[in-house]
Amino acid sequence: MAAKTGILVIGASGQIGTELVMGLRSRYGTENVVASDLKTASTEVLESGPFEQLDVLDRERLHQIVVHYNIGQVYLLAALLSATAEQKVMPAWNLNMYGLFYVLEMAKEGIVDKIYWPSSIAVFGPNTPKLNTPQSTIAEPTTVYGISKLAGERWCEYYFNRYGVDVRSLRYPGLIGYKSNPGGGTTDYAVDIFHKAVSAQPFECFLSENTRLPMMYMPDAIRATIGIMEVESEKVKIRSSYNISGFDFTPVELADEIKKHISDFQITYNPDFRQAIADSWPSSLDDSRAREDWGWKNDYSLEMMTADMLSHLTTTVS
Ligand code: NAD
Ligand code: AKB
Repeated sequence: MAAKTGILVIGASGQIGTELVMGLRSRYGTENVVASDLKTASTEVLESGPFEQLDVLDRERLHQIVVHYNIGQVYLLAALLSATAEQKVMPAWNLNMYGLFYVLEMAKEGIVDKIYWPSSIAVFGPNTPKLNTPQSTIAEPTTVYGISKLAGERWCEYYFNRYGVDVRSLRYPGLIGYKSNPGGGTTDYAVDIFHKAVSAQPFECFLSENTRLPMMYMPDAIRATIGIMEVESEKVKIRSSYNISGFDFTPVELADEIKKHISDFQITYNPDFRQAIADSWPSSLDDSRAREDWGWKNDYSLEMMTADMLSHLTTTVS
């Protein structure tokens, strides 16, 4: 049988998908990477290769697309994120769990070969050690999003152990990028702040000034994602999900870093319901297992990310 060369990205119009599709296309060829989402994609994604409208919960259509494009690898990004999920509890649970089941089942049946599914720092909860949170520790999430991610991790490991499904996963921290906007998360402030700063507008932060969270610059996240998918199977020793880390900061530290470039930038703080979510998450992560097992290493620091974000967004605004 011919090798399955197609790659399907589900949830390709979101914050990560927009950049991941372009990263995969430049590596594997534009025609081999099929973008799919409920909603339309960025012009860059639409013009550079195939796009299919897909509701991942429509199992029949998912199957048709996989067969039509000879898909071997699936990147499943479709999910409702932490803040939105608290407003839409059952839809979030259904999407975050059944989307994963449908893809895991296709791999179990040998229809696809390999799956990438992202987890999150949201698997941790208020009883987790906050600083340098270990790979394996107390995980008692208090959000529907975190509960769905923790359950997803357990199912990924189960499908690997029981059926040999080659599924790989990273626990992303908050992701920051300039190419696409975030969609309903608690870490979104760290992207929104840059858009206000380059437009010379004050920023009202929905988290308090000293809320420290782990974060990562998007180029590092895309490199980690493609990296764990390309590494030899034997090196992927954790089949639930790997901690990966970039840097960590508080809103006031990020604002101070931005002020090094835009001295009159102003920030105020008005915490809302997302504060409780952020307070339940780690402040920093220990990602030594990812470093040891498959050679993960971040490139970007807070300083480098801030300078890069501002230079790209300033070009866009001016
Ligand atoms: P996003 O909200 O920006 O994008 C999700 C995409 O999924 C959207 O384009 C949406 O239209 C699509 N979608 C929603 N329902 C769908 C359905 N039924 N069928 C098909 N597509 C559907 O999210 P993101 O930030 O790109 O996150 C992608 C994944 O990474 C998620 O699983 C998320 O939990 C995880 N993650 C993200 C971050 C982050 O900081 N962005 C951090 C940790 C984990
Ligand atoms: C969110 O804030 O919900 C996401 C995440 C850390 O999973 N960015």
